[in-house]
Amino acid sequence: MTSARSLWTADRQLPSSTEPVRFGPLVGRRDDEAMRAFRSYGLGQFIHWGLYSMLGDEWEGRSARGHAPASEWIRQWNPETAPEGWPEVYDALADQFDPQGFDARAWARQAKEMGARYVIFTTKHHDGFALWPSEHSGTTIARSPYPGDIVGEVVGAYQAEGIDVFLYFSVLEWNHPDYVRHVPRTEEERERWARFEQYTRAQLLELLDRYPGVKGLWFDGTWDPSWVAAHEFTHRLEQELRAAAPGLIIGSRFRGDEHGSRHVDSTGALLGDYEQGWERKMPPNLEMLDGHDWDCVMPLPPNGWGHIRDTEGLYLKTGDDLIELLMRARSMNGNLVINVGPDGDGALSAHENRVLAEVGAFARENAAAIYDARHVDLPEPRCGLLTGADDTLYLTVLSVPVTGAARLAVPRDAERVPIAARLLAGGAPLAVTWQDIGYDLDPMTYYDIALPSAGNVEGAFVVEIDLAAPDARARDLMDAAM
Ligand code: H79
Repeated sequence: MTSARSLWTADRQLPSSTEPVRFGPLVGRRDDEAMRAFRSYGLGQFIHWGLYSMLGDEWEGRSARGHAPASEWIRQWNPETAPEGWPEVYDALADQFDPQGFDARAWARQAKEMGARYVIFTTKHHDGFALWPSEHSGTTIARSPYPGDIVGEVVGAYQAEGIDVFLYFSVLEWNHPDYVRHVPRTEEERERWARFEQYTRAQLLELLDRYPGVKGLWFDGTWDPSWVAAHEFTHRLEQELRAAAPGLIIGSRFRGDEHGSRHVDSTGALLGDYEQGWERKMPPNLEMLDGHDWDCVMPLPPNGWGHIRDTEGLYLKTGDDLIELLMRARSMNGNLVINVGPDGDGALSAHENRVLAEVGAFARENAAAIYDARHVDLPEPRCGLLTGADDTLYLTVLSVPVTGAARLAVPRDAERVPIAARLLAGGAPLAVTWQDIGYDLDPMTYYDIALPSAGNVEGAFVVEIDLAAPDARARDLMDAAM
């Protein structure tokens, strides 16, 4: 996986400081019900919805592609090419947001069909527009013609489907009079910043108060120097949030320590309940995760989380891509969260509908390999990805080798070895053959599982493999050979 490693992410910077940390973790690794549920979510849905959704990355036929960092960033259209009076035009969309076709229950049913066990919903993105009628802001859904409370409808609909809800919340606002990007320098800036902190606190507590049962917070926009320096404030606020909603799961993007270290403190300890840095990228290996819980959030286009009307020329991840990402995340104990960007009326694109259905079909047939299955301490087979639970291995085959067999390497002294295999979907048996190849100095021995030929399977498929003591091996292999 060396090439993937260099393409996908840089190596983690190892902590350099051993100075004592005062604003470090508030809780250690949790093993309560909420975190156990998090570990078996497996698959999640991210929804980016807001004023930008009405535009689809364009304005009056002019595309913002290449002029703003992403579709949900369209308010930041490069001033040199932006339409006349652009940021004001954008902000005025708040007076028009009126998604007549929005049906939270239909979204939630579709998420359930897709196999999602949690949803992360944008309550407020960097444009500052709140999708709930916040008492602390004039820029909310209450200002729009839409009569409802979008966040409330989404939370209720997903909870009714048994899908846990996490709230996405951006602490950065492009257009708030009190927001300061740098560390406040003057008395006036310090006053503004203190007001912005209190506004952030009030909105977060308001969300937890209005929507009881929310399971977690997914923070964004915490990289500006003002927020990085606000370590005392965020340390205190994290305690308040935890007290307001016992069991709440807080991502590591919320805060940093007094040395400016974010996500993890300067000694490498995680600042939050799970690692929240895997945005549009996958950890290259399990070791890099340091035992932390984590999720990977992924849009379908290369970048762009909000609706894009014209996707011509953009690579859109396929169902096969997402299934591979899902199983890669599960093979390293993480969750995959797939993003959709509904349009201004709440409709998903044909491509989104298609890939969600494809992931759902895979997840339904192969649930045992996904939700309660974890990392397996065996070398990654060339043909796919491994997950496992108890005495069962799940091999998600991504490509059938020319030999027609999946080869698993198992330590010679292993107490549990493959003895039987079958297709997880449908149960068709597959022959297991012990191949004691005898490479010089090799601590491993090998098991070949005969796979259906590539022409007989469509897309990725999962092989369920029983493990048992090697004593059982001779007898069962003999059975298999008969
Ligand atoms: O909501 C989606 C993105 O809009 C949000 N996170 C996901 C879930 C996100 N916002 N910013 N970023 C992700 C990355 C930030 C990139 C930045 Fe920059 C680099 C901000 C400032 C420097 C790129 C370059 C954007 C502006 C200049």
